Formats: sequence, structure tokens, C-alpha cells
Amino acid sequence: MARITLHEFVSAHNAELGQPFAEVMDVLESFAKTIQAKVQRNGLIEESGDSGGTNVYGENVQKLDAFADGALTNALLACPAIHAVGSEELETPKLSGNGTGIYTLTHDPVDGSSNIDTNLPIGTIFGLYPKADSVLQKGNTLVASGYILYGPSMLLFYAVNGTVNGFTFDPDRETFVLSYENVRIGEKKYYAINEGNWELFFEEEQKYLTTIKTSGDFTARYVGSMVGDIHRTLLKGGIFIYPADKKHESGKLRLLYEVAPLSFLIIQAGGDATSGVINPLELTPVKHDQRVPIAMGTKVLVEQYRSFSPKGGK
Ligand code: P6P
Repeated sequence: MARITLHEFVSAHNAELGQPFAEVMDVLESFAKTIQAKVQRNGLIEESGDSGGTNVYGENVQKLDAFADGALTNALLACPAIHAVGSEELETPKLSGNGTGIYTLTHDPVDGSSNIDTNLPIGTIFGLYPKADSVLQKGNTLVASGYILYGPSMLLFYAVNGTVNGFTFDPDRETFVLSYENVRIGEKKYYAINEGNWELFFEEEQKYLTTIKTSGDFTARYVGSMVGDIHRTLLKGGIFIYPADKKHESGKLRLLYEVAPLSFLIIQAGGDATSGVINPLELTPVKHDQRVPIAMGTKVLVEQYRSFSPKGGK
């Protein structure tokens, strides 16, 4: 029997969210296929390497970043369900002006840019909020969140109403089909952190890492693309950490575009997340590019990490 498609699944299982939600998911599927067509042609496409421009943070923008940001933002602004779009690459959110929009969607169009030309996994991260006057909403107001993972397979995972479901792009049917139903986070002891920053880590991180490494129970895994690391953490278990350190006083990852949507998904799959002293979903962003420290993953592993924080993090 043929596997249910993403569109069919959304219509059947998210019917209470109606046509607007289905429209957003259709936009995301179409966007995923556009990006996949690019990333499956490393070295052959125009959109490789640096664009020569910088983003609102002064960071070099990869050509694929710029292409993806425009493609997704414009597709969303044309979607009747969308009121506004916030993108990691945009200084300010864009309003659709269509008058029918009921959602604000925030996205990091291509996360893991440093891996783009290396054929390593990269991803798109999205968060769907109820329409509001500002894009700066707490993560615990999310209606849904998820990611697209461009790897050997292209996957789309999303969390809504307390469940996480995963879909694999079937090239024969040219659509996503259900492949991981009602996903619950795994329990393996993988840890993902950039240990190249050891000298920058504060004492609590160094003590934590020394403890888990001398325990002999943990295995290191670090892709350097948040979506790839979080996907492995979801399926297998483990903990992903990007802490504050002596150079990144608030960490590196952005609350609105990376931390909140992925924390929401991990928590809905039975995991946990902490930004030092608080659950990141309880934070109201003070600016759209606010960075926060983050540790997320298997609940018991996040609890162990928290115990090393002198602040007794939540
Ligand atoms: P570092 C990619 O640039 C990214 O934003 C995330 O996808 C990833 O988790 C992190 O930065 C990697 O940062 O400092 O370890 O290279």
C-alpha cells in the first residue's frame, strides 16, 4: 500500500488547523524541492560560494543563502495564510498585506552555511506563530515548527499538537511521504558540541565535558549543521550544546530562527531544552537576531548538563 503523502497526512491529521495550515505546508514542500535541486548539484550551480555581500549581522552571505531566502520569503508572502515573514537574513519582518493571513512564519532558509559547498548536510528551520503585531513572540506560542534536512535523503520533520512526524522525499512520486510517525526522542549518549572552543568554555562546561568524557559512556558526534545534529539527536538521542563562552557571551545560535523552533520540536518529542537558567520557549526575544545559549536533547542528559550550572538552570 502506498505511503500517505505529506499533503494527505496534513489534511487528515491536522484538519482542525484547516486550509491555512495545509497551504503553509504545501509552500514548504515546494521550497524544499527547489533547494534540493540546487544542493544536489554541488559545483555545478551558479549559487555556490560567497555572494560577496553581507547580511544584517555583517556576516558573509553564501549565494545559496540569498537565493533560498528570497525563494522562501516570496513564496510565503504570496500564501493567503501568511500575515508576516521573519527571516534570519532580513533586518525586519515582511508583511504580506494580503489581509487574509493568520500566521507569522519565521525561518532560517539555509542553516549550516559553512557546510554548503562541502556536500555535508544543511537544513531549513521554520517556526509558525499565530498572527501578532510583532514577530518577537515566545517559543511557547508556536503553533508548529520543524525542519527540512538536505542530506542523502531529503527529510521534512514537523511538530504540532504534541506530536512530531517525519517525511522522506520519494523521488519516484516527487513528494514527501510519511516515514517516521509519532517520533519520540532516542536515548543514546551522543554529545554534540564544538570542542574546538574548549579554551573559550566557562568552567561549568569544562567540568561537564570532563565528567562525561571520563565516564566512558558518551560518544562525540558533531556535524556543524544544527539541523543535522538535531535530527540525529531526535532519532538516536543525545545532547546538542552551543553554550555561552568567553567569546560568545550569549552563545551563537539565534533564539527566534534556530533555538525556539528546534527546542519546541525536541520538547514535543519528549526531550528537553535549556538556555542556561530558563527554558528557551519562555523567552520573549528582545530583538529578532537575539542569540541565546542552548542545550537540548534527551531529557535525562539535559538534566545532567543543567546540574553543572551554578545558576541551577531550568
Ligand atoms: P560552529 C552553522 O553556521 C550554525 O549556525 C549551526 O547550523 C551550527 O550548529 C553552528 O552554527 C556551528 O557553529 O561555531 O561550531 O561552527
